[in-house]
Amino acid sequence: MEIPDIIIDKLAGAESVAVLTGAGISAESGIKTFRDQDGLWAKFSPEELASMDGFLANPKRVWEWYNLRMEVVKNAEPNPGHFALAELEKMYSDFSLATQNIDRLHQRAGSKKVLELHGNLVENFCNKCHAPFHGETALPNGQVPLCPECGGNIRPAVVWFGENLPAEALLEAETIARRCDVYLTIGTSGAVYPAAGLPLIAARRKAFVVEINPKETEVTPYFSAHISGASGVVLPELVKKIKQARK
Ligand code: BJW
Ligand code: ZN
Repeated sequence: MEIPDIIIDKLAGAESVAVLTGAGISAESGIKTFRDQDGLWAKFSPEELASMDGFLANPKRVWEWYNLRMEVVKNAEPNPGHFALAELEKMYSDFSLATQNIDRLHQRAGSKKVLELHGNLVENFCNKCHAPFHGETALPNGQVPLCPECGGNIRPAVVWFGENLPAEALLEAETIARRCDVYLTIGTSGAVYPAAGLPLIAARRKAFVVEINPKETEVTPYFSAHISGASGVVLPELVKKIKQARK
């Protein structure tokens, strides 16, 4: 895999770098993406599993799915792509990593500051009174977790379709997209907004936007460069080359 010199030059000379990651960065950790051929949406319906309507209609089914995914994530390890981004964070005084992933693998790889745009799989809260819930969510005999305060249904702290993203994280991610020199968009299909709009904000103001993905996406034409490859291979190489160029 060849990384064009212009990409290394831009990154080596950049003062401000912003990153957006999606499910693809965790693919090499054994976590399924959503829209690839064998992705989650090929087997499961987003309307039933990732929306408030779906949850209210069948909380048991939604919990079965999330409990399964929690198990997968617990048994997964960060991959070289996650570790390379933790390295990259140390190389810039103005750096921001926003992720659409809920798996916490960036934090486990050592990234200090992560803007979680779609929540996480670790926290849960009451759908009725919004109190945080710290109990077990995988219960026997098809029971679903209920709030000890008010009896309401507990839900995972993730962002479903039609729900607002956490305002503070989104604002911070938008702010750096407006000032960064280089924007890296990694392992995301760029299909889900407003997250997909972040690299577009940077592209519109002529920041240098690099997409890292084995495939082109519907937003590739808007970017400055595309590196075709798996992030677990491309990112360590990229970090190595930037370090060499800065010596
Ligand atoms: C690799 C790789 C390797 C593979 N290395 N790469 C404007 C226009 C149109 C629609 C909308 C709009 N604004 C809002 C909407 C509605 C909606 C939306 O965007 N819909 C579109 C699908 C059309 N957005 C929302 O509803 C959002 N909320 C919102 O906008 O609030 C305001 C509002 C309120 C009320 C009404 C309307 C608006 C919320 C979106 C929440 C998304 N939630 C999910 C589930 C989260 C919880 C969970 O995980 O269970 O988030 S859906 C799912 O998609 C998940 C992901 O974070 C998200 C993005 O997916 P991602 O990460 O890009 O994965 P994939 O699978 O799509 O792509 C993987 C990529 O990796 C591929 O390209 C591969 O090639 C690549 N790859 N191996 C590198 N080794
Ligand atoms: Zn409650």
